[in-house]
This record gives sequence, structure tokens and C-alpha cells, in this order.
Amino acid sequence: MALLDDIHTPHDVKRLSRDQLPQLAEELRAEVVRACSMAGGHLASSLGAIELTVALHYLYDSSRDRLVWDVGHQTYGHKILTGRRDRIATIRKEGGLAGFTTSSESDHDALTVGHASTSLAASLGMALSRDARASDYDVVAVIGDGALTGGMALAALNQIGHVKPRMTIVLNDNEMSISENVGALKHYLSTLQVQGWFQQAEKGSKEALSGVWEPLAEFGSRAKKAARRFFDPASNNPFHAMGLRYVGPIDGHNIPQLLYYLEHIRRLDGPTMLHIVTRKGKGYQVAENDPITWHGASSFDLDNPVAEGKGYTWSNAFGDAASAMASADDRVWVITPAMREGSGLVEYSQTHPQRFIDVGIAEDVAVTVGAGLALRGEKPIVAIYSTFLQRGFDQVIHDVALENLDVIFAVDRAGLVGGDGATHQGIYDMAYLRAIPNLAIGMPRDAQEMRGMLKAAWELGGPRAIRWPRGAVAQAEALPFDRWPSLTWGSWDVVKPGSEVTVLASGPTLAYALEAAGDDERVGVVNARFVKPLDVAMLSELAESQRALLTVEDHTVVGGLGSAVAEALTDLGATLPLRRLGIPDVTVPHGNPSHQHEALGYGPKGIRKVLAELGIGGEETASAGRASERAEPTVTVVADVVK
Ligand code: HTL
Ligand code: MG
Repeated sequence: MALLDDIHTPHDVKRLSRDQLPQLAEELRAEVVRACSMAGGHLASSLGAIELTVALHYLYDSSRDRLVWDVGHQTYGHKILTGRRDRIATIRKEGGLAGFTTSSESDHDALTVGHASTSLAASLGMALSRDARASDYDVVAVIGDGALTGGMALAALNQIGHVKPRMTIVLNDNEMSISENVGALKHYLSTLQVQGWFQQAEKGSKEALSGVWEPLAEFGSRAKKAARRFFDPASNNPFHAMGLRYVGPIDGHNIPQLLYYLEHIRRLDGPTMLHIVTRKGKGYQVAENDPITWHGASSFDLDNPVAEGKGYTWSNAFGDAASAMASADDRVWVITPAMREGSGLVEYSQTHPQRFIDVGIAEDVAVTVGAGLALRGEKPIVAIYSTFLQRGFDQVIHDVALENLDVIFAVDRAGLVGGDGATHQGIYDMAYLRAIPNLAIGMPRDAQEMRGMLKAAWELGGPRAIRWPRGAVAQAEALPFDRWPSLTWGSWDVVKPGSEVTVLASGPTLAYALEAAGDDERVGVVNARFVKPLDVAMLSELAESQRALLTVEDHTVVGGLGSAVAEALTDLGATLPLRRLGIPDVTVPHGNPSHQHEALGYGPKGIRKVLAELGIGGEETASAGRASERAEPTVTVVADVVK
């Protein structure tokens, strides 16, 4: 790679001539493709931002200026140019680079991020600090059209337009979120794209762009009508109405154009939005043709790039269940905040388009739309990842739980999630949901039990969260809704009786408990499938009959199953020892979940180790315990990932 090989820091980019930048972009693109072929990752988004990345690093000094990437999933090129090329193929792997910008990883990463729509508020804060300290660095936020659908982004724009700090906002518009972007703003942005200016610019018509900058210097005085519309279309432009200068749209794959506009905007006071139009997956045919599949891909063969199938997953099981429910009851709706594919809802969206709502990256809106539907007698299911439900916490309390509304929360990706890492871990939901009155919480052990929980939730009404992990599950036999199993909400299930110590587990940790227990008749295993309400009757029996209890959860031990059981035992006046296994009070980076479970002490070896400490298990168990200790240092548990 002729040019890339000489780029060790972003300062090396600045040493190139402008004519060399398109070649650098091509080399960078190839390097991103190569890295993703080895490690997997957010390929299509990173490819779409390659020219922008080169242009930004040519103009700005990312160690001093603040480049604030929204979501941070489009920054593989940025990582390569900022001294991380040698590690780029470790991205999202245990011990490797994070999949998103992470300020503890590099000074060039202005913000630790992974959830969408935070860049504008954070940039505003940075710009305010700069101005208060009479500093002069630049602040540039890069936000995608999908991320712009989030309320946080829109509310931040409202404040930016009011305070008017000097900053550049690059709107990277590829008309895609993970799937097609949604919402009224999307329609507005696409009307801008078809305006003559962009079309001419795209054709490379020099006349279209030459001379349009000049008038900006005397903005509003004698600028040509058309130029004015291009640079600041005062009429009908919502960004303008919110107090920002708006420029665009321009071709986001044309480096000279990007440099031209960014350079000039940099000199202006106040906030300016530069609207660039890009193509998701740009320059890599398979990704351009199918940007949804290649949004986030597993590793692939460069010579024969085929996206690996994911098999049958919990998300698919939910999608199938939702379809069956909606077919049986026309009050059933499913709402997703921009996660149609991830939540297994592609088929549902086709078979029940009238009762499928994608609200964009707006989890708060998803929850409250559910409340509104429920208030009118509908039966909404809000399908949402554990990590993203954090964005709808107030709405769950304020809009749903206070009036005990019939909203089912289908909480996907509960537990450690793997490559997405610290920002996306689904390890807090039991803690934050358990505190909410009226809200009930369950975790099925398989697809059939998921149906039982969904059916019970549908029958009983009220707010109910059903959570399941990321990954594969065995497909249950197809059954119409009326033949689904019944299940008593709040009941636990004794999977294996034991005479001395019982392990309470749910979801993936249930298999670990069974593996650890083996055929030792002293060890019992209970599917503690409801964390709210707990099966207090069974718990009090166990407190009588057992000499110790263990809880095992793929969740923080602060406020999860173990906490719930400890509280209940205290209330019962029980005094038997309780050992709580799960994630300690630390943040957990990206890695291989089953390895991380073991390293954090709640895999089968960790359970055996605690059983041995309780006097159960022989030589073999004790050595298994030591093996788990040896595994520990290989996973770094970073307590201060978020500075
Ligand atoms: N909800 C929130 C709050 N944050 C995230 N990150 C998601 C959902 C999931 N998500 C992504 S990337 C993405 C979503 C919805 C699409 C972003 O679209 P945008 O960028 O137009 O901003 P593009 O991909 O380049 O088109 C991840 O979790 C990585
Ligand atoms: Mg987009």
C-alpha cells in the first residue's frame, strides 16, 4: 500500500498533496475491507465514511481538535489513520481494539460512544468549554441520518442553534440507518438530494460549484439566488429554522469538494451543518448492493465474500412468536426503535405491516407509543435490546408502569453481547426494571418457554419484560398461538432436585449450573425464570431444605437475581449462606461471552469452584477451580472504560 504504509500518525496525512488523497482513500478502503474480512465488524458504515475520514484528517488535528463521531461504528478508517493500523484486524475481539470510538483507547477518540445520537450534545459541551477557556481548537461532529432521528440529537440541535458556538456538524446522509431510515426528516433530506445543485455537482459539473463560495463571504448581500439556496436555504430548511447555518447537500465521496466546504466552514462563526450524501458500503460491491447485511458482518473470505448466516436465534424465535400472536389477535402491535433485522422482525414487518412500527433510533418514543396504543386497548410489544431500553427508562416508569398498562417489553441481547462491548452490554436491565412498581420480569430457558411467557403476559396484561440473550436457540415446533403452553407467571421450575446446595439460575447460566452440578445428588438446579415476582414459596422451601444457595446470572450482581434473592431471604428471616455469582460492579469490554462468563467466575468452572468452597466436589472440582483462576488474567475487566 504505497501511501498508507507511510502513514503512522494523522500528521503524515497532512504531508500528502491534495492530489494524493483519493489514492489514500482507496488504500484505506481496501484496508478496512481486509480488516473486516478477518475480524468482522461494521463494514458498510465505515466504507461510506472513507473520503470524509481522509478529508477530516487532512484538515484537522485530531489530537487537539475534537472529531466527535456519532455511534462510532464508522471509524475503522479513522482508527487506521490514527496509529492503530497494526491492531485493526483485532477490532471487536477480546483484548483488541474496541468497535467504536473509545477515549481510553486513543487521544484521537474524542468521545466514548456506541449508542446513537450523543455527538451533538457532547460537541456542544466541548465547544462551550473551549470558549470559556479562550481556547481555539475546532469541534466537528459527524452524525448519520439514522442517528439524527434520535430525540437527543434533535434536542441538542435546538440548543446549539440557540447558543450558537463555533462548530461544524457533518450530516453523513446515506438514507440508511441499519435498515432503511425512517421518519419525516428522511423525506425532507431526500428532497434536498434531488435538488439540482447536488445532481449537477455529482455529475462533476464544475460550473455548478465554482463561484458559489464567493458569495458566502458576503452572505445575504449580493449572493445569487441559487447560491444562497445552496448555502443556506432559508426557506423551509428546518436546520436553518433551528438557528444553524446549513450548507449542502454535497457529494461526500468527492474529496476536493469535502475539503473545499469544510475549509471554508471552519472559518465561520457559529454552528454550521454540512450535509454530505454518501453511499453505505461505498466501493465494495457486495456491501453497496446489500448494505443491510453488510452493516455488521462476521469475518468473510475476501475472494468470495459471502455474509455468514446466523442460524436460528432467540431474535428469530421472538419474531416467529410475534407473528403468531399478531395473527391470532389484531390488537397485537410490534414497535422497534430502528432494529428490524436485529430483533428478528423482517418477516413480521412483511406479514403484519399495518401493525409494525419502526420509530427510528428513538427508544423513548418506542416505549411511549406503546403506552398510547395500550391506552386505546391495543396490545403492543415493544421489541428492544436490553442496552437500548436504558434510553426509555423514564418512559417505562412514567408512561407505562404508573397506570399499569398492557405493554410487553421484548428485551433482546440480555447479558454480555460480545464484539459490541461495554456500550452495548445488556447487563443492567434487571437492576433498573426491578425497581419499577407493576413491572414484572421473566427470562425463558428456550423458545417454547418464551412462548409461555409471552402468552402469560398477553393474558395477564400489565407491563411485563421478557428478556433473552444474544445468539442461537433451538427452534420450537411451529404452533398456533392458541396451542402455546401455559405457564404461571412468577413460578420457578426445579430442573434438578438436590439435597444440600441449590443453584438458582436463568437463561444461559442455567446450562452452566447443570453442567457444574453434573449428577451430584447433593446439588440442585432451579430455573429461576422470574426475577419479579420471585417464586417466594419455592424460595422459602429451599431456605428450609438446603444448607446454602447460589445465584448465577449473566448480569451485574448489583440489583439483579442475586440481589432479589438476598432481599427475599432477608425478608423471610432465612439465615442460610447465599453466594451470588455474576458480573461484579465493573464495566465489561468486548470479548467472547462464554470466555468472559468463565473469567468473571460464573461459568461452569466458577460455579464448581464455589460449590467446592461450600464443601461439595472432590479433587476434580478443586482443580477445575484452579483452572478458572488461571483463565482470569486473560480477560481485562476495565473498571473505568467510561471516563
Ligand atoms: N439505538 C441506539 C440508541 N444506539 C444504537 N447504536 C442503536 C440503536 C443501534 N445502531 C447501531 S448503528 C445504527 C443503529 C440503529 C444505525 C445508525 O445509522 P446512521 O449511520 O445513519 O447514524 P450509518 O450506519 O452509517 O448509516 C449500532 O449499534 C452500531
Ligand atoms: Mg445512515
